[in-house]
Amino acid sequence: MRRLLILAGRVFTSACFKRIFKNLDKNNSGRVTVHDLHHLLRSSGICNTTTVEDLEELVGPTTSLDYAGFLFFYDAMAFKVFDLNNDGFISSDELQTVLSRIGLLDEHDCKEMILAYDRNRDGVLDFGEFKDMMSVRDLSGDGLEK
Ligand SMILES: [Ca+2]
Ligand SMILES: [Ca+2]
Repeated sequence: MRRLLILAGRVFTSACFKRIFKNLDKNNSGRVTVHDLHHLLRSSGICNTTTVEDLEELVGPTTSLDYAGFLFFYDAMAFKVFDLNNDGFISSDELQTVLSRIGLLDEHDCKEMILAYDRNRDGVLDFGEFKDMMSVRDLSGDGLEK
Protein backbone atom coordinates (compact mmCIF):
# COMPACT_ATOMS: atom_id res chain seq x y z
CA MET A 1 0.00 0.00 0.00
CA ARG A 2 2.69 2.46 1.04
CA ARG A 3 4.76 1.50 -1.96
CA LEU A 4 1.81 2.12 -4.29
CA LEU A 5 1.17 5.53 -2.81
CA ILE A 6 4.78 6.50 -3.25
CA LEU A 7 4.63 5.27 -6.83
CA ALA A 8 1.59 7.42 -7.47
CA GLY A 9 3.32 10.39 -5.88
CA ARG A 10 6.32 9.85 -8.10
CA VAL A 11 4.20 10.26 -11.17
CA PHE A 12 4.16 13.92 -10.33
CA THR A 13 7.55 14.34 -8.80
CA SER A 14 9.62 12.54 -11.46
CA ALA A 15 12.74 13.60 -9.63
CA CYS A 16 12.43 16.54 -7.37
CA PHE A 17 10.17 19.56 -7.32
CA LYS A 18 12.99 21.91 -6.47
CA ARG A 19 14.99 20.63 -9.40
CA ILE A 20 12.04 21.04 -11.73
CA PHE A 21 11.58 24.55 -10.44
CA LYS A 22 15.25 25.39 -10.85
CA ASN A 23 15.27 24.04 -14.37
CA LEU A 24 12.30 26.17 -15.25
CA ASP A 25 13.72 29.24 -13.59
CA LYS A 26 16.41 29.74 -16.19
CA ASN A 27 17.39 33.25 -15.18
CA ASN A 28 17.45 32.40 -11.44
CA SER A 29 14.88 35.02 -10.58
CA GLY A 30 13.16 32.72 -8.08
CA ARG A 31 10.05 32.79 -10.20
CA VAL A 32 8.75 30.80 -13.14
CA THR A 33 6.38 32.06 -15.77
CA VAL A 34 3.12 30.64 -17.04
CA HIS A 35 4.85 29.94 -20.34
CA ASP A 36 7.54 27.91 -18.56
CA LEU A 37 4.84 25.89 -16.82
CA HIS A 38 3.02 25.34 -20.06
CA HIS A 39 6.17 23.98 -21.62
CA LEU A 40 6.72 21.68 -18.62
CA LEU A 41 3.21 20.24 -18.80
CA ARG A 42 3.47 19.55 -22.49
CA SER A 43 6.96 18.12 -22.47
CA SER A 44 6.20 15.86 -19.51
CA GLY A 45 3.02 14.61 -21.18
CA ILE A 46 0.98 15.37 -18.06
CA CYS A 47 -1.47 17.63 -19.77
CA ASN A 48 -1.14 17.99 -23.51
CA THR A 49 -4.41 19.77 -23.98
CA THR A 50 -3.87 22.59 -21.51
CA THR A 51 -3.37 25.98 -23.11
CA VAL A 52 -1.46 28.98 -21.81
CA GLU A 53 -4.85 30.64 -21.32
CA ASP A 54 -6.02 27.75 -19.11
CA LEU A 55 -2.92 28.16 -16.99
CA GLU A 56 -3.34 31.90 -16.69
CA GLU A 57 -6.84 31.31 -15.43
CA LEU A 58 -5.52 28.85 -12.84
CA VAL A 59 -2.62 31.01 -11.73
CA GLY A 60 -4.69 34.16 -11.49
CA PRO A 61 -3.68 37.75 -12.11
CA THR A 62 0.04 37.11 -12.11
CA THR A 63 2.37 36.01 -14.84
CA SER A 64 4.91 34.19 -12.72
CA LEU A 65 5.05 32.04 -9.58
CA ASP A 66 7.50 31.65 -6.71
CA TYR A 67 8.32 28.19 -5.40
CA ALA A 68 5.35 27.98 -3.00
CA GLY A 69 3.05 29.13 -5.77
CA PHE A 70 4.59 26.59 -8.07
CA LEU A 71 3.85 23.75 -5.63
CA PHE A 72 0.28 24.90 -5.23
CA PHE A 73 -0.07 25.18 -8.97
CA TYR A 74 1.32 21.71 -9.49
CA ASP A 75 -1.18 20.21 -7.03
CA ALA A 76 -4.00 22.12 -8.69
CA MET A 77 -2.89 20.89 -12.11
CA ALA A 78 -2.66 17.31 -10.89
CA PHE A 79 -6.12 17.61 -9.39
CA LYS A 80 -7.46 18.81 -12.74
CA VAL A 81 -5.81 15.88 -14.49
CA PHE A 82 -7.59 13.40 -12.21
CA ASP A 83 -10.95 15.19 -12.03
CA LEU A 84 -12.07 13.98 -15.43
CA ASN A 85 -15.65 15.24 -15.20
CA ASN A 86 -14.65 18.57 -13.62
CA ASP A 87 -17.03 18.28 -10.67
CA GLY A 88 -14.38 19.27 -8.15
CA PHE A 89 -14.01 15.77 -6.69
CA ILE A 90 -11.93 12.74 -7.57
CA SER A 91 -13.74 9.41 -7.52
CA SER A 92 -12.09 6.01 -7.43
CA ASP A 93 -13.20 5.54 -11.04
CA GLU A 94 -11.37 8.69 -12.09
CA LEU A 95 -8.30 7.73 -10.11
CA GLN A 96 -8.36 4.32 -11.72
CA THR A 97 -8.82 5.67 -15.23
CA VAL A 98 -5.90 8.07 -14.96
CA LEU A 99 -3.53 5.72 -13.16
CA SER A 100 -4.29 2.84 -15.48
CA ARG A 101 -3.52 5.09 -18.45
CA ILE A 102 -0.01 5.39 -17.14
CA GLY A 103 0.16 1.73 -16.18
CA LEU A 104 -0.16 2.02 -12.41
CA LEU A 105 -2.56 0.39 -9.98
CA ASP A 106 -5.67 -1.69 -10.40
CA GLU A 107 -9.20 -0.95 -9.24
CA HIS A 108 -8.67 -2.44 -5.79
CA ASP A 109 -5.68 -0.18 -5.11
CA CYS A 110 -7.60 2.92 -6.16
CA LYS A 111 -10.42 2.23 -3.74
CA GLU A 112 -7.88 1.77 -0.98
CA MET A 113 -6.15 5.01 -1.87
CA ILE A 114 -9.41 6.93 -1.75
CA LEU A 115 -10.38 5.31 1.54
CA ALA A 116 -7.03 6.14 3.06
CA TYR A 117 -7.42 9.89 2.40
CA ASP A 118 -11.19 10.35 2.37
CA ARG A 119 -11.43 12.23 5.67
CA ASN A 120 -15.11 13.13 5.47
CA ARG A 121 -16.06 9.67 4.17
CA ASP A 122 -18.05 10.85 1.18
CA GLY A 123 -16.33 8.36 -1.09
CA VAL A 124 -14.48 10.95 -3.19
CA LEU A 125 -11.44 13.16 -2.71
CA ASP A 126 -11.79 16.92 -2.61
CA PHE A 127 -8.80 19.17 -3.24
CA GLY A 128 -7.68 19.17 0.41
CA GLU A 129 -7.82 15.39 0.65
CA PHE A 130 -6.08 15.07 -2.67
CA LYS A 131 -3.27 17.31 -1.47
CA ASP A 132 -2.81 15.02 1.52
CA MET A 133 -2.46 12.12 -0.88
CA MET A 134 0.04 14.05 -2.98
CA SER A 135 2.06 15.02 0.07
CA VAL A 136 3.27 11.44 0.14
CA ARG A 137 5.99 12.76 -2.15
CA ASP A 138 7.73 14.07 0.96
CA LEU A 139 8.27 10.47 2.03
CA SER A 140 10.08 9.55 -1.13
CA GLY A 141 13.08 11.66 -0.27
CA ASP A 142 12.43 14.53 -2.62
CA GLY A 143 12.75 18.19 -1.88
CA LEU A 144 15.97 18.59 -0.01
CA GLU A 145 18.88 19.47 -2.20
CA LYS A 146 22.35 19.85 -0.92
CA1 LIG B 1 -14.73 14.17 -10.69
CA1 LIG C 1 -13.93 13.17 0.78
